[in-house]
Amino acid sequence: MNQAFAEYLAACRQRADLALDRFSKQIHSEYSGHKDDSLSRRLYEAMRYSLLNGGKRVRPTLVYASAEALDPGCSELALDHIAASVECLHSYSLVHDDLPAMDDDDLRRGQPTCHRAYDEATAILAGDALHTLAFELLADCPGLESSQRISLVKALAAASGARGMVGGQFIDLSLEHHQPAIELLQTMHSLKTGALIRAALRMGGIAANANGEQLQALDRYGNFIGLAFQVKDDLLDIEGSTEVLGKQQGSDINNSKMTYPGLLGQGGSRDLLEQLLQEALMAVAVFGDKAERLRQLGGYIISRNY
Ligand code: GRG
Repeated sequence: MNQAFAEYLAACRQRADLALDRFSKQIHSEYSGHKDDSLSRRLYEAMRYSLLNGGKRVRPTLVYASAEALDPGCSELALDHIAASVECLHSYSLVHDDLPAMDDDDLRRGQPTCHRAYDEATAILAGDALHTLAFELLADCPGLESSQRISLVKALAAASGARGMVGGQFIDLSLEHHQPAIELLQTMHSLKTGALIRAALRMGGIAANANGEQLQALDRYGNFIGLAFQVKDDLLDIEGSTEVLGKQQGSDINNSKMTYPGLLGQGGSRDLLEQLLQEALMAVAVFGDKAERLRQLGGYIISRNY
């Protein structure tokens, strides 16, 4: 990774962290005037614990980079709302995914999962509250037309509900102890992981006034990097370490999950990553030089080590 891109990634991450810190503090301070605010302090703490514990901020970075591919001058604060919104949605999904009823994990981003650090009911409610905060941030998005705000809400709702992430998670849970065909595995990942990645790109595009053709190009790019993200995740589960990953290494094998390396081998999975990157690069060729960050992000997604 070249130095300039490493600095760009760090800057996007810091920008998203600051936005998340500010927006989550803001809702707490709006509530703090209430007589019984001490009763719900634990809920806010659990939300902030899950939100501000060192994620890579890939989805916020995709929001910033897709807007930059279209209109680098579009409202900075609007993009911060959108970036924070997608990350709140993502954090909620991780909190719920780690619960005993789902993956029952103890470690997330190198720290005890939310239900381990707090308790199960608090984790469920913190996830619920992050979910709704995501939509509030979009509805309040400054500097955009109301039609754009509605499009943002629709994009995030469609990507995260039954025909997106939740649907993918449901298929994943239903497939436990089954050996699905590669097409079904692909569909499951396209919904579970890919939908939110595509939404992040589309939402950056909506804020930057993308036309239908440009949204389609972002969508195609998102399909390829979304799948690449998952293939890399499967490889890291084998090749990474618990310490660097911040979550239990080998959990796919331990849980008998069907994975790309399981189907294609590690070499075959690496070849697939390269193919997916080439397809992704072609998809954003229409944006010319302005898609440089999206191109670099594609490379980062297939070469990251956690
Ligand atoms: C509970 C409704 C519901 C959905 C859960 C996203 C998800 C659906 C589950 C996460 C399971 C998982 C490990 C999926 C693989 C890809 C993925 C989303 C990894 C985590 O995202 P990163 O790597 O995490 O961006 P950080 O911590 O960097 O934010």
